[in-house]
Amino acid sequence: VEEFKGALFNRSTKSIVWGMQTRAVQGMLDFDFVCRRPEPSVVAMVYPFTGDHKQKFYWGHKEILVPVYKNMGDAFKKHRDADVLVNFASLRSAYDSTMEALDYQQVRCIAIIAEGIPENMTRKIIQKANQKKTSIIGPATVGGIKPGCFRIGNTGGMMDNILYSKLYRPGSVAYVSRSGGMSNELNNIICKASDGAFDGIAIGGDRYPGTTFMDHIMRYQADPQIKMIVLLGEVGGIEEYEVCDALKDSRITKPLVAWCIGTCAGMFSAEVQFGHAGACANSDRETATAKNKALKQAGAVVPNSFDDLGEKIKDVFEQLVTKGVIEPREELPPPPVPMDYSWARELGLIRKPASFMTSICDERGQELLYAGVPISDVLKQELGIGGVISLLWFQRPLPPPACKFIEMCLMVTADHGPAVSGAHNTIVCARAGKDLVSSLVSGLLTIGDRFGGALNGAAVQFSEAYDAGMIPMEFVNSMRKKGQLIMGIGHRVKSINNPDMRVKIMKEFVKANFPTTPLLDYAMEVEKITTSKKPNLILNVDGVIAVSFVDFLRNSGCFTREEAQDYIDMGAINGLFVLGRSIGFIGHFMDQKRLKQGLYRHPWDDISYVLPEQYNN
Ligand code: Q5B
Repeated sequence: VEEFKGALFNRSTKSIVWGMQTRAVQGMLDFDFVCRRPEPSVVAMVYPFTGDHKQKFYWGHKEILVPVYKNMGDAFKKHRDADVLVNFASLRSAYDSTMEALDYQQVRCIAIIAEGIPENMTRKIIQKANQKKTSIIGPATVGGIKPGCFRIGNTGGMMDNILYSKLYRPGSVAYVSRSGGMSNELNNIICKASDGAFDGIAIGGDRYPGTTFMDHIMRYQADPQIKMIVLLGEVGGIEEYEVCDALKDSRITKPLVAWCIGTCAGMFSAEVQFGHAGACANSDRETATAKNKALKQAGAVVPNSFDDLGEKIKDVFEQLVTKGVIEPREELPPPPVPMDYSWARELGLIRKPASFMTSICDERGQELLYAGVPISDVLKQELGIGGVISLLWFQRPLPPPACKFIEMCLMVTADHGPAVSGAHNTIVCARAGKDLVSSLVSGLLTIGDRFGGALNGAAVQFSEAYDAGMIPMEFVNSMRKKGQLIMGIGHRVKSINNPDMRVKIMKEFVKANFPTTPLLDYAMEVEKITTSKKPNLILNVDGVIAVSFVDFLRNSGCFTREEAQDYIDMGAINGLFVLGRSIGFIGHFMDQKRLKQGLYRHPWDDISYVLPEQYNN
């Protein structure tokens, strides 16, 4: 069939999309593919907020690259065959981008999706578009669709909808509506009642649409492939009366099925403003009921209600088939379009084993969840850091004394001066010009059996000895026999003569708040033996935290015995020191930067050089 010259779109229409609307572009390309178009309808995108680059899309199974331009001028210069602009610019930039596009001679049609463009600006756009003989679809619209040819943005909905409404091939019915949402409903109604849509435009809900019902109806009237027309008007405005005039003076001769929605407005005592800016009757003439009556009188086929619209379309369509105006065509199945993985999964069509499992935090919903507790509740209930740790480390809210204990652990381990291994490393690293993370990590990496990382070893050693029924003396002797240090015992500077206040504070809290403390009691008995040998072999900060925590895990009723053992076996208890001391290391990093300390070099007189003999000569 020869192409109608006045058609807005055809099977080789090329467009440029303004805005980084990758989903809409993919939707357009999928539509092209299912229509068996030879080439994609989107040749480029314009996005002023990034530099020129390329975006990856699917064309069926294949991946293709679509260029993205910072400047619209470059896009139109490089793609001379693009005569449509699908403008997804926001209401703030839609005016400027449309006015600019109207300067390019090649542009024949611009679809403006944005809602809320000020009416005076829309009118300036319309004025310029009329001068340039460019068709504007919108603003405030989803756009339009020409089955088998071209789709503006998201018109027609998702692929299952396109297939269901057979929008991959042309029918004989063209429609025009104001509403984009209702245009989708029309696709469905028309498909069920006839051989499908040939063309469909949603002119948009604003008071001043870029093109009008009449513009499109007259185009449909002139296109020989269109056999009947559907008009879906709505309450507000008087344009439907122009359609009545055109019916009466035979400018429209093709059968026209029409309905104006909003007849329910009469049920309200006051005038109603419906969703669209233009959907409000300012006089009796503008009501949907009055316009439906006028359309009927003018010769349009008007149903009794929207529910009967499909019936009327079907009647008219069948009459046209009977008269031979419409010849039933053979139905060709569309090519299969691969479904996006995420959508197929949502529909439950495919499954794939997840590479990751997680059970502590879920950020996917409206609100972040810590072990199922919404973050707003975490704050409302003032769970504090102890509560957050109980949720994220132990997957459950722990009782207040446990949360307090955790917070105290963090506080007492937060720092112990610049001389300890970890702080020293952090300081040296910061002074070597490194960043916060590197300096912090360099400090953290010193945490181990000798420094700060003895908690877990202490938990294991003390609990094994206690569970084995060893009396403290047996335990100390067995460790000495094995030549092993007791983790959690001993300190470089603290001793019974110079007690560690941190240990005292923790002991007192645990004794006062934990239901029972068998392992702490056991460790204190061990301490009595070790300090009798050497005064610095005290139960140190690592040790007191470790045994107290085992007492909590085992005796609080919050964990099963197996769970308690799992945390000891996985080395979880060291986490308390690591987290607490990170606070101090970060402080040391900031301190060094604040003090503008230069590169550290260790003094020679503090290094004993003990090289092998032959090299010393
Ligand atoms: N002896 C802590 O040692 C230290 C013994 C022991 C049996 C022991 C040492 C040790 C176990 C690991 C531990 C955490 C290295 C410490 C921490 C955080 C910190 C740090 C801060 C902060 C200290 C002298 C004699 C020797 C040894 C014997 C020593 N410890 N026997 N069990 N546990 N403890 N680490 O003073 O006969 O003379 O050969 O490894 O719990 O890191 O502030 O500095 O907040 O930052 O260097 O508090 O105790 O003693 O190794 O020269 O040993 O005592 O066998 O006996 P020292 P050493 P002998 S808290």
